[in-house]
Amino acid sequence: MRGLFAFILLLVTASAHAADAVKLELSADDRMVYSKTAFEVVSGQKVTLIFKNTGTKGEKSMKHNVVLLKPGNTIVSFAVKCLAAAETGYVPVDKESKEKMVGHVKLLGGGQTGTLTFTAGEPGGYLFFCSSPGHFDKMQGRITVKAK
Ligand SMILES: [Cu+2]
Repeated sequence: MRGLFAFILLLVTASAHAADAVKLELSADDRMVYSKTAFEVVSGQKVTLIFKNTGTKGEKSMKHNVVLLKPGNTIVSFAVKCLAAAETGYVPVDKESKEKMVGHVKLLGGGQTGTLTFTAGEPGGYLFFCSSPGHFDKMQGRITVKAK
């Protein structure tokens, strides 16, 4: 009997966690804009950001990515660092820069999809942008993490 109870408890816990997970869908094409610029999630939630480059010109499509910053960081200053990191897809790989990011979706060509999975941290505003040269000005948004 006790075993059965433990098993049911396990099932309930597992389904509660599944409900906690959220998928955010974002896309961009050759117009150089994101399809959405604002998202809301809850602190502690498991988040999967699915980013698709819907450009239809194949190899000639503009390349885009998503760089997600931790609260307290500004896009302009970080974008400058990204510009200097062409060889790593315009995402800096030094320790200091890594600590300022939640993560990123790599640079994608037309028709490609990438994901970034993370657990929503402290409540606050998490800015994201495309670090492809000249794009951040037009391609930026915010994920707001709300308290539980
Ligand atoms: Cu872009």
